[in-house]
Formats: sequence, C-alpha cells, structure tokens
Amino acid sequence: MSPPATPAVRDRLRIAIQKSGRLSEPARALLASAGLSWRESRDRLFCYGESLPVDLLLVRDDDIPGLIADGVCDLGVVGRNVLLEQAGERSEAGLPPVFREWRALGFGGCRLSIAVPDGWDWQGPAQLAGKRIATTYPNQLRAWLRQQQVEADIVVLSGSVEIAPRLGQADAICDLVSSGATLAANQLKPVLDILQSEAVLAGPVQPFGDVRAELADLLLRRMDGVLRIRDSKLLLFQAPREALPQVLQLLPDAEPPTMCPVDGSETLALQALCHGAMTWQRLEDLKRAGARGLMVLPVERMLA
Ligand code: PRT
Ligand code: ZN
Repeated sequence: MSPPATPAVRDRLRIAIQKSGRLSEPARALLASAGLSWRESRDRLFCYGESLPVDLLLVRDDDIPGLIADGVCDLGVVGRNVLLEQAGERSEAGLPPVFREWRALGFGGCRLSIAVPDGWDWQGPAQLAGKRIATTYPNQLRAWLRQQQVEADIVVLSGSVEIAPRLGQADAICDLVSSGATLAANQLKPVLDILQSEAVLAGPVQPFGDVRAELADLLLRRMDGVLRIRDSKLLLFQAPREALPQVLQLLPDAEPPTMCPVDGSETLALQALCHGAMTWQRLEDLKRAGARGLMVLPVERMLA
C-alpha cells in the first residue's frame, strides 16, 4: 500500500524510521517489541500497521524532522545530532520550533566532536580562533563556537569530513565519532565533544489533538516498559538468612527482592530484578557471599 497523497490521516499514527542505515534495524526491533507489526508493501516505503493503527514510513534519516514539521508523519526515530541540527537551522531562520525529542532510545550512540590533526598540542577552544573547521553540522558548531566566544570559519561539507584537513580544505573538523577509528585512520584526534548523541523518538512540540494522542501515549508507555528493562535480568537464588546483608550489598542495582522461606528453614528463596550486567564475576561473588542455585533469566516485558 502506498501512503495517501494528503498528509492528514488523523485516525492512524505514522512513524518515520530510517529506511536503511545504522538506526533502521534497532528502530524496527524496538517498535516490534512494543507490540507493533506491519504488512510490508512492495515498494517498502510504507508499512501498514496491523496490530495497531500505527504505520511506518521508511525514509532517509535527514528527512525525518522535516516530515514531522510538515505533518507528513507524526513521530520519528532519528539521531539527536540530526534533530538538533535541523532545529538549529529553523531557529537561525527565525522559524518557531515544531519538533522536539520525546525520548532517548539508548542505541545509535555517538559524539559530535571537534577533532584536530594528531600533531596539534591542544590547549583548548581558543586555539580554534581564525581556523577553518569542516563539518556537516554547521548549526551546532556555530552555536558552540558562539558559546565559547571563538570566531572561526565553518566549512560546510556534505560528507567525507575527515579527509578535509589532509586535502587542505580545513584545519580541524567537527564530526560524529563512535569508536574513533575513522579519525585515527586520518591522523586526527578528538579533543572535545560538543554533543552526546543517540537515537531519539522525535515528535511535534504541540500535543496531538485527536485519537493520535491516545495512540502515542500507548506507544510511549510500551516503549518505556521495553527501555526500562532493556539490560535487566531476573535473578533467582537461595541464601541463608544470615548471608542476606552481604548478598544484597552485591546487588545495588536490584529492585527490592521478593523473598520467602524454604520449608520453614533459615534458607530464603529470592527473586530480584537487576538492572545492571549480570556477569560471571558477579555470580561468583554472590556465591562466595552465600548465594546458591543462582539462575539468571531474561526479562521480555514489564508493565509497572
Ligand atoms: O541514508 P541515510 O541518510 O538515511 O543514512 P546516513 O548515512 O545519513 O546515516 P547513518 O546510517 O550513517 O547514521 C545514522 C545515525 O546513526 C547518525 O545520524 C547518528 O545519529 C548515528 N551514528 C552512530 C553514527 C555513528 N554512530 C557513526 N559512527 N553516524 C555516523 N557515524 C560515522 C561518522 O560520521 C564517521 O564517518 O561513522 C564514522 C565514525 O565512526 P568511528 O567508529 O570510526 O568513530
Ligand atoms: Zn542521512
């Protein structure tokens, strides 16, 4: 099915996600774990929601804020870096804000960083005065330079920013970094992060005034449930009552555990929802503290 030509479909919610790229699979997985399923269309630009009246639009990530601004879609999954850049562009043009971050989603993490040639002896932002900085994020860079009261030339590129210093187009760059391997391969080093980014759920500044408000609420509640327990595990074990203080000390990230005595003895059976990583090291420490029969179970859903 193709999207209707007119933007207003007011009884269904439309979410834009990246068609292909770093955020597309995790975005789909998150929405699917919130209970959404779709009928895929042949052109794969529009997926009709089957389990709920929530449809997907598959687009380039850069188009998502504009689609929300134009009312073509209601929500979108996009990098904070893209959202803020386009918000900055609107603000520079004197336009009012129309989209904003609704939720951080915990994947697609990266930093928007200033990077300089390896040979620079970095002293601080003042060193960028009068220099040329290449970026695809001119609005965020401009705002940051203004904040630092540094005047520099912004060289706007559409890609391959990391080779600009080698090509003599710029002295430094401002680009996304995750592992840092790309910078290292280009004899650059990150010296400052101007933004911590990750994928976010973006939506309009104004709340929906129709049935989409309820759909968005439902979706948010389910997504919050999924996000809250993303790294959580259910830990089951037994422990003698007197070992409890030492054992619980090793579970600072756990919700208050459920406990019950085993056959009226001084041994307790416990179950605790733990939010941090349950490594082998941790299990061995728990065993040393007196826990027995430790079992780590995955948690799929939680409704508080
Ligand atoms: O086709 P479309 O326009 O939809 O995709 P795209 O190519 O613009 O986006 P894509 O899929 O590359 O990135 C989508 C989003 O993923 C970005 O907007 C960020 O929010 C997030 N993200 C997370 C990243 C990175 N990590 C990342 N490392 N986006 C880009 N990079 C690039 C970076 O620009 C640099 O070239 O990876 C390189 C650096 O990686 P490291 O690991 O070598 O440091
Ligand atoms: Zn893009």
